Amino acid sequence: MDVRGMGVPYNAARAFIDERINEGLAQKVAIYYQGEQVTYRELQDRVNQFGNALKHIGVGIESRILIMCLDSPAFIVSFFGSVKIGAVPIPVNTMMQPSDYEYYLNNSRAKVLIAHQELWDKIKHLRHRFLYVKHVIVISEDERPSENVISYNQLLEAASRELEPVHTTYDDSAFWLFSSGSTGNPKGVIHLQHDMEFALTHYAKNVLKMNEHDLTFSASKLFFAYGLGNAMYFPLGLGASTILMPERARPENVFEMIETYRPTVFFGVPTLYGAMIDYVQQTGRTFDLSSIRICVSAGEALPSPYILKWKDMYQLDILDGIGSTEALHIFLSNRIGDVREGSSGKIVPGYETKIVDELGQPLPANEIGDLMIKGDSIAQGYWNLHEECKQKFRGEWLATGDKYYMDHEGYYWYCGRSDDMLKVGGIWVSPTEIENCLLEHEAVLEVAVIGESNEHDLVQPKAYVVLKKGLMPTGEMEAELKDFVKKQLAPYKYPRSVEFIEELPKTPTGKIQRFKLRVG
Ligand code: 3UK
Repeated sequence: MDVRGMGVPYNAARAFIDERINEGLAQKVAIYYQGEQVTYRELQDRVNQFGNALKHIGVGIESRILIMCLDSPAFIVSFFGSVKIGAVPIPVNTMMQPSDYEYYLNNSRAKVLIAHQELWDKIKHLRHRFLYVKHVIVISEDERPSENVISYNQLLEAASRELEPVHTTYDDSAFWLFSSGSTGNPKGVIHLQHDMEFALTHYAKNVLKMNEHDLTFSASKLFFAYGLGNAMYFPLGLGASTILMPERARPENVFEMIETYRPTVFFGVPTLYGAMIDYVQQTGRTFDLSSIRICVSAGEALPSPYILKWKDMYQLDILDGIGSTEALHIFLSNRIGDVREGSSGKIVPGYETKIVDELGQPLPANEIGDLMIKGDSIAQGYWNLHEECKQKFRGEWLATGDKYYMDHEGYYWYCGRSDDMLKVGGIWVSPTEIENCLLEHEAVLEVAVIGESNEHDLVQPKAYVVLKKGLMPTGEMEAELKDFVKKQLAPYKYPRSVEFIEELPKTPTGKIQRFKLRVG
């Protein structure tokens, strides 16, 4: 028994940074960022300085620190500097509106906000509404201190490079992420000290076969649970290296980064792969992706036409995998050398799944139901949301909110969010299936399918279509698309109406917001 009641000691900053120094990697480059190269030793120094500086301004164990940072070394330093002293970093999306930050700060009761200057400038007029913030730390090239804020650079310079981690345990809170969900307020998802290591071991090592020789580049940002693993704790946990890009990912700058830094593993989302393929086709430009050994996609189901075109263009597989903020990272995934186009692949060993009916009873293979998962990277719960916790965290099981079926060979096939499924003529229809079919049509760039009630109050599929550049929406095109689906799928699934739009409503992380189309 742990008589002192202090639990098994574990601190993620020790495991992800200090251990690399003990392994002799002090001189190795951990982070490539613009012109800069940050070695593991320099990273450890800065992490220690940041932790000491926080202590110096009176911040310690269990205090929350909101991180409003672009992808940069400062993001990683603030994250692990906080974790090392037991404070709890909360990285947030950098593309939100000022009132969203007011919500994050007041909901989390963060005592410290750390922000890049240009992001702070957007919200500083609201400072009087940040009820719990005592200190604002600003990262800026400009050394003149702004009013009432602390300069990140000066703070670091003044602090000692020696810091022992505070006593935390496997089960202490380590960090939070906000999950926006499709409706309602964002929920603070509480992750524990041991969660990152679980995802590292079971997904990065076992599925991606990552090791210290890898160099990762993630187009998805660090504030997203996906990017946090891809570009921070996977490479650091393995003694590998990461490339950080502060700008928003577009086909042009992503291709440029790949050619310049030559990563071995690349992480993106389906929309980006689609845009990159389209960019190459439109411009006729060629790019050298020969450094890459594997590409990963997550965030949304990856349409099979993208996988096939990418393979054709670059002889590279894209591994589609599904993860979530609550699960921390990917728990179902395709494998190197074993890609089933259009499926989410198989269970990542270390996780367990079941697909259940409305009563929670497990369903046999090939039947669509609600996907539940189990595994030790699953969050402890949501902050201050007891009812939502009960719905989502069911003992050992996490209710993903996704509809899936598993085939006889153990591959999982995504059928849509539980709340997006359509019942057409009494039969469940997956919007994803219709979308994937339409995406195979050469005129279609992006598509979202929702249910629309007709004059008899019956639900019928409706498709919102974004056409490829230069194509005109016409009546003939509409008829052709309907016909196209009718020929490929069971005829009752064809979209009864097609609406052409310029752009689909999306979350800042690139997920289509079907609920917005439903109300609109
Ligand atoms: C959907 C997918 C089909 C699905 C995430 C990788 O996306 C991530 O986390 P979020 O909390 O969203 C979770 C929800 O997104 N989804 C994600 N990936 C796929 N649907 N195929 C996929 N490959 O509805 C899921 O419940 O933003 C992804 C790693 C960490 C993550 N947090």
